[in-house]
Amino acid sequence: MRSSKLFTTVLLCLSLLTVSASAKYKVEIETVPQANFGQSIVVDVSIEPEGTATDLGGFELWVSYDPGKLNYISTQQGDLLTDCDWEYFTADPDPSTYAPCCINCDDVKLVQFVSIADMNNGPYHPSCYAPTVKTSLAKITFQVISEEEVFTPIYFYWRTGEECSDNSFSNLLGTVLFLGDGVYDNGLFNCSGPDPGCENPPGAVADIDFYGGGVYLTGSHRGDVNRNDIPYDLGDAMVFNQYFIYGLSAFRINIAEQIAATDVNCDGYVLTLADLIVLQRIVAGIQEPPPCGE
Ligand SMILES: [Ca+2]
Ligand SMILES: [Ca+2]
Ligand SMILES: [Ca+2]
Repeated sequence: MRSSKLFTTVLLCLSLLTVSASAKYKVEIETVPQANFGQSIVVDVSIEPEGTATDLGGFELWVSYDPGKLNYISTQQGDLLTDCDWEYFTADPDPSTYAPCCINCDDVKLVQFVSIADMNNGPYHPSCYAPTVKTSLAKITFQVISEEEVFTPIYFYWRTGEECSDNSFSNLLGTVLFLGDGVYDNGLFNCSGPDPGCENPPGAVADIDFYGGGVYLTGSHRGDVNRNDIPYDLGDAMVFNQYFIYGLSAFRINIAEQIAATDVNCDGYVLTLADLIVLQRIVAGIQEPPPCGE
């Protein structure tokens, strides 16, 4: 009888221990308010405590983006990792894999981020484990490759069959996995979140609120040199031709936009004779606007 009571007490203590293993965090992908065609942008993935900060031992994140709008360049580890001397970080873009997008959009591509605070490397250990204020986990660099004026989402992604491990954080000992609780996107790529069943095995807690982000693309006015919102019309060729005679005074609508519109061959250089020649050929119907980034 006595041993039964003791067992019950131990069980109660264990369950209290499990319940107390909590990590209320908000994890967010930055929303970039404005990015021009061709521009390189850095998108922060940040973490912020929503209660008492808990020590973390590592994380695994999956981020999706539209490869028709953004070109993945690279990722740097965030300030939490550099400030606290975390010992392992890797960013793994999978160039071969397209993941399905659920709602009315093209397939997305994925990047996986993994970090482990303390590796078994002798006497070296991180200096801190808990993000006490909003701080970055990773900084992703993309290049804008779309000329559309549109919002392109960058969201957390849960792969089919991996819902209980994608986008998770571990406690310091590795005994508790903190999973997504609320998932907040703009409703475009929001394919899934962690399954409620993921909490059934002891040691998994739905505690993290995930917020997707993205980039507002400003689009491109390529070929619309007279800025009448019709690219490659006869007036565009005439105004651009006048530039070579009269200089910048040929641009009377919006000088900055009109200069940017002259990179007709999309080689990154504006106001060139090569651009004028290509523009004249397009207006004459001899060729199509050349693709960009080649
Ligand atoms: Ca270590
Ligand atoms: Ca025009
Ligand atoms: Ca050019």
